[in-house]
This record gives sequence, structure tokens and C-alpha cells, in this order.
Amino acid sequence: MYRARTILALAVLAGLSTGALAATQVIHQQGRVFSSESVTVKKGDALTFLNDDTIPHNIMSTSKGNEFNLGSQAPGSSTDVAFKEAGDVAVICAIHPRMKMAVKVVD
Ligand SMILES: [Cu+2]
Repeated sequence: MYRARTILALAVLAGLSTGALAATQVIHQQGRVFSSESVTVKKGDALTFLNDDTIPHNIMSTSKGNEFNLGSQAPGSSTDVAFKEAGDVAVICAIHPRMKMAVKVVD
């Protein structure tokens, strides 16, 4: 009983500290959809684009000041993208036109 409680307490602590320290949000790409339709980040902060799908994706944006193109991302790989300019960023997958999300970059 005591031991189970200790493990639970450690798990809760670990969860809290992970949340508090996480500077980057992870955007998953399972089932050919982004895990978030829209997120807000601070200028200079990064998002981690994790391809946890079973097929490759090509995440990119042509929004002015925040252009990027990750190229073909194999399943299981992840890449951090930092957003340099404040504004609205449209993120898409070049392979799957229905995959879209919005990133709001604030000062
Ligand atoms: Cu895709």
C-alpha cells in the first residue's frame, strides 16, 4: 500500500515537472491530421513536429517571415521549428492537402 502510494506520488511529480519544463509543444501527425488545429506560441519559440503516423509527411509553411519546409519526414522522426516573426502562420502538409493547422505567433 505504502509502496503503491509512493509510485503514484512520483508519477504525479514527474508529470508536473515535465509540463512545467516543456518549452516546446509537440504537434502529432497521426491518421493524417495534426493533433492541434491551432496553437499559440511566443515569438522565438519552437514547435516539435512529430510524425507518429505510418506514412511520410512533408510539413511546411509559406507564411511570410515564418517560411519553412521540413521535406519528407519519415514515420517516427521529429523536427523542431522555431517561429521568428509575430503573426498568423498557415502550416500544411505538401503531401496531404487536407492536413492544415494554424500557428499564432505572439510577441
Ligand atoms: Cu501528410
